[in-house]
Amino acid sequence: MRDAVSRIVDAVAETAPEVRAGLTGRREYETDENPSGEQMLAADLHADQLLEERLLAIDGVASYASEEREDVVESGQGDFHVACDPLDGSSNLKSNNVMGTIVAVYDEPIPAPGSALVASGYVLYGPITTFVLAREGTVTESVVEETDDGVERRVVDEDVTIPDDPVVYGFGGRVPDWHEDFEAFVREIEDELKLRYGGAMIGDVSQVIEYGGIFAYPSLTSAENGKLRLQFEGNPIAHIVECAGGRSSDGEQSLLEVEPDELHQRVPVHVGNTELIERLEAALA
Ligand code: P6P
Repeated sequence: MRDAVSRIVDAVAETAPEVRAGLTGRREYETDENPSGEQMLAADLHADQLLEERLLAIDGVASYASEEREDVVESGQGDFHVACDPLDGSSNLKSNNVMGTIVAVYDEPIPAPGSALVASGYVLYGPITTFVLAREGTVTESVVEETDDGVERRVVDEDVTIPDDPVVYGFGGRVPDWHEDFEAFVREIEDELKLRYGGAMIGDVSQVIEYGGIFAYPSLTSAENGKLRLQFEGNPIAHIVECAGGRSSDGEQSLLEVEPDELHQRVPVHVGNTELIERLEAALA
């Protein structure tokens, strides 16, 4: 039998076509908000329910946490703790743009530091459904397809590596809410790179991994810790980008070193080419 982490990855990949198929007809907002105070689409809840059911059924998964749920769901036994953003960028559904599913597999109870990640991945619902996975220091990309024999995951890149020469950038938050030092850094980057910002972190980070560059949802004057959540977005994306040869930062240190203190804590997220992250940290020092 495949090891537990492989079965977790298999479950997420096998659920992806069902999440994608479920997008149609689930574009309306729910009445409840998620623990971060954000509106949820029916599609968010559908993806969350599928993933919880499939992942907690795996022997070895001790708990499941999601951006859409107040608390961690315990199964009572196992070595691995799975955190998901079931549908990252779901607000893009109404405008029919890309979004993704993020999965983080920790070997410590959640909330956990990124250094406890044993695997991180994202499914990108783009023109093609792909699955990017970081595990044991390497990043692979697979195409996920539903066939007559079930869901097929075909590796198309065995060693995903960020190109040395950066090309694109994407920065979240409103310009008037950026801190002055961050804005000064942006003005430099604007003269060097091309803007690629689509409102779903997974789509924007995918551009950075493919072409080289930097993505950030920074600290804002209106929200000191930015918008993105450490457990469900910051840690897994940092793990993937660092395994692909890049760097991450909360403005001072790798996101993987950030000490967690609560499940839905937010963190400023900056990921991309090492040289750009180092320039950013110098600009914010
Ligand atoms: P804004 C999507 O809601 C998300 O959590 C990330 O995927 C994305 O990077 C960010 O929020 C977009 O936020 O403020 O640009 O709408």
